Amino acid sequence: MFKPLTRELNDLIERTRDRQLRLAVTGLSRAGKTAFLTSLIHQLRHAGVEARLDLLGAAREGRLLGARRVEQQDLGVPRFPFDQAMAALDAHPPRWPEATRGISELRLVLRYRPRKSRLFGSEVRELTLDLFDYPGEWLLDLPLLAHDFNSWSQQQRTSGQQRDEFFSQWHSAVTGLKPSDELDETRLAEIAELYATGLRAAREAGFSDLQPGRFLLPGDLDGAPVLQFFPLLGLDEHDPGGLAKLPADSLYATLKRRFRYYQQHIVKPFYRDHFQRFDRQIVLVDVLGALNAGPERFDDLSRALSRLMESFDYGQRSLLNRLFSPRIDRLAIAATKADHVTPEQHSRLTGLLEALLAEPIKDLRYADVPVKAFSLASIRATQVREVSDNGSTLTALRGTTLSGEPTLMFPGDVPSQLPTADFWARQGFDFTAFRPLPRTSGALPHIRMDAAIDWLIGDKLQ
Ligand SMILES: Nc1nc2c(ncn2[C@@H]2O[C@H](COP(=O)(O)OP(=O)(O)OP(=O)(O)O)[C@@H](O)[C@H]2O)c(=O)[nH]1
Ligand SMILES: [Mg+2]
Repeated sequence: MFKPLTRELNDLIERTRDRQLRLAVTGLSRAGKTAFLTSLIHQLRHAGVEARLDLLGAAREGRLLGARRVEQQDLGVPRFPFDQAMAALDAHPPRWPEATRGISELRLVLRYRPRKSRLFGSEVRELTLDLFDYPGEWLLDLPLLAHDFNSWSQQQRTSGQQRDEFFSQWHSAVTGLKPSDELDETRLAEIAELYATGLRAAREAGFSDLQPGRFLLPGDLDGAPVLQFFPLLGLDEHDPGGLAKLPADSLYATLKRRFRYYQQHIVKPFYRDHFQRFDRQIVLVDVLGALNAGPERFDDLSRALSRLMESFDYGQRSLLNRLFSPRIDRLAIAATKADHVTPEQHSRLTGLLEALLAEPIKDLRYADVPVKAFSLASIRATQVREVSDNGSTLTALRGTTLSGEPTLMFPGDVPSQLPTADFWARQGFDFTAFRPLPRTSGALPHIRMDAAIDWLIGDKLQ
């Protein structure tokens, strides 16, 4: 007797038939993930009518018929808050969707006509699209798997004076502690909280290269001992053999145990249960926000991105390849919020993103992972206006600030290469955040979402 096919087996068959695709969106906090995924879903659902998808071949050719939301496959993963995001955009006055934490998922079924139909144009096919949103901070933890507690502690000696400031309280709490000390749980939790507070304050101030990632976005783990550890300074001055012999309740042994637990039970499962199963990925970067925040934060973003991109480096000797066998076959990187600058600046913005990620892009190309850079606005919040000034015409942006002031502004020039000291001294960058535009009918206004969607799924709609 035949056994009914299990859901997993069904999924596998659909996948090999090119009928299913798992697309993940990531980026550091506030990069624009929720806005991107909300817009992507909205654009696809409007694909049949009132679409704004000219750069997506299947839509331009009238072959994309629409998209329907269906129940997601993994019932243990929170649902992507699409309705909440739309409700915020539809409010009076419109608001941006709330910040999110952790991973979420949504499944769409797209209906399209294949380009070359065997049935004289009447054939309709379906593509099941699983969409995921997860914090890029989680990827910052991959390199942590290559360390033991000692080497990690050594590496975490924070770099940069400005950054050190945020850890001064933690620093005074740990100065004078010895690996052999016995600390009670409460004291350990307090010191760990000082460390997490330092990380959070550094992030608030615009720093990105921060570890462990879950300390910033603890989700359900808030308050759990696995998130109560921190690096120990000066371990290299101790004899490793001596450290290894310290009793289980010593400070050193306790922190080491928690670090290891974090590696095994938090970092690894994310890669094994989620990351490894994504087919395609887009990494969003708030390049303009980092330009706005000044040179030290910009450099820090660059470091964090290189670290984050290590998760996509499948070179034979990469850590990821040794631990798991990832299989993302296409990657997009995008500078978000491009509506903060005038259209002629967009190619410079893409150039700057490519410059920022030059090393990882090179590695990815070498490893034969197709990668493409974009600048886009998921939900365009400004309008372009021509303004004449003393006989010449200037391009300006019109929008409404978050506090409700209508503004007309001439944003600064975006450097197309990594900004030099001269750029920072001369000009820097200064821009205002805008409120979303009041909603009209049809799909959400955007800039080049269609180009990104085309790159990410277009080949599956042929
Ligand atoms: N002007 C403009 N602003 C945007 C756009 N996308 C995002 N933003 C701004 O960036 C903020 C963060 O966007 P989100 O989509 O919430 O970013 P996120 O990466 O999901 O953030 P977390 O959930 O906190 O990690 C929004 O509240 C907006 O202020 C865009 O296309 N245009
Ligand atoms: Mg979000």
